[in-house]
Amino acid sequence: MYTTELGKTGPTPNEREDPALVAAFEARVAADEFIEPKDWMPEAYRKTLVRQISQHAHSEIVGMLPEGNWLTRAPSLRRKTILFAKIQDEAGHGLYLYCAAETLGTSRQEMIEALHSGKAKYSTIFNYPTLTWADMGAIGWLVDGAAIMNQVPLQRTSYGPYARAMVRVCKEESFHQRQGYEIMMAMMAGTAKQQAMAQDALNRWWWPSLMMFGPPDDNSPNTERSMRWRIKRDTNDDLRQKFVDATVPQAELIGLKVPDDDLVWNEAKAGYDFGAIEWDEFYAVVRGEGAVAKERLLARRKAWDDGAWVREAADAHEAKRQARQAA
Ligand code: BYC
Repeated sequence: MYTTELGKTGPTPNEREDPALVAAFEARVAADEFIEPKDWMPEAYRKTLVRQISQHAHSEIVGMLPEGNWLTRAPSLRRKTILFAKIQDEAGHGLYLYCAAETLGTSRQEMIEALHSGKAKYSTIFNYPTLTWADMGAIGWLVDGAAIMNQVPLQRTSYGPYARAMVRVCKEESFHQRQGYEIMMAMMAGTAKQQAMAQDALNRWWWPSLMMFGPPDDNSPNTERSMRWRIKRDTNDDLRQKFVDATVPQAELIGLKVPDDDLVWNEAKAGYDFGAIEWDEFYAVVRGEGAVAKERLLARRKAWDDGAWVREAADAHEAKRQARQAA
C-alpha cells in the first residue's frame, strides 16, 4: 500500500507489472467494467488519470476567473444571479474532480502546488481575456458547449470515481450552455450594437473553442493509449467535428456568422469541413504564453494566500476536536 502525505492509502503502484495482472485489468476495461480505487491498475494508467483529472479540476477552478471578471457588471440582477450560480457550479466541479484524483494517491496539496508553480496544465481557453458582456454568452454557449461534448462520453470513462463525477458535472454544464446561448439570443434580438458585440465575441471565441479539444489525433501523444484503456472514449478530432456540426446551425439560427470562410457542409461525410486551426497559437498558449496567463496564475495564488486563515482555522478546529475526543 502507498500512503499520501495526508495519510490516505491505496493499492501498491505496480513495481513489476505482473503480466497476468495487466491482462486481467485490460480484460475488465474491455468488458466496460469500472476500475475502482482499491483495484489493481497499471502505474501508467494511474498516472494518466492523475494528469487528466487534475488538469480538468484546475480548468474548472481557473475557469471561474474569466466569468468572475463580469460579475459586478452584469446588465441586470437576473443575469448576475445566473452568472453567480454558474461560477459556483464550476467551483463544485473542481472539487469533485480533485476528490476523484485524490483516490488515485495524489493529494490536494500536491495538485494545487503543481498548478501554482506552473507545472500543471489547465485548459488553454482560460488564457483569453473577457472583453465585453457578450463574452459571457460566448463562453457559456461555446466553451461549456465544447466541455459537454467532451464530458458526456467521459461519463463512461473506465475509472469509476471520474465517471461518477462527470454525471453530475454534465447535468450542470448543459444548463451552462443554455444560459450562454440565451445571452447570445437576447443580444441578437437587440440593437445593431448588441448584435455587433455578439458577433465580435463569436469571432474571438470560435477558434480557441475548437482548440479546447486538444491537438489533432495524429499529433496527440496520449490518445491511442487513453482510448485503449477507455479513459478517453472519443478522439480529439472526432469530438471537435461533433462540436462544429452541432454549433454551426445554432449560430445560423440566431443570425451569427461563424468566422471561417472555409466552412462548408460536406454531404458525403454528413458533417462540416472547416478551415485550418492555428496550432502554433495553441502550443504557445499551452506553453504559458496566453494573453492573460500570468494574470490567471497570480489570481489563483492570491486566492490561495488570502484563504490561508480559513485553512488554519479548520486545522485548529480539527485539532481541538481530536483533543476533546482523546480526553
Ligand atoms: N489546454 O495527447 P493529448 C470547462 C495538452 S473546463 C491545455 O491530446 P489528452 C469549464 C495535453 O494535456 C474543461 N493543454 O492529451 C470550466 C497534453 O499535455 P501533457 C476542461 C492541452 O490528455 C469553467 C498535450 O497537450 N476539460 O469546461 O489525451 C467554465 C497533448 O494532448 C489541451 C477537460 O479537462 C488544452 N485544451 O487529451 C466553463 C476534459 N489539449 O498533459 C467551462 C478532460 C491538450 O501530456 N480532458 N493539451 O503534458 C480531456 O479530455 C483530455 O485531457 C484532452 C487532451 C482532450 C483535453
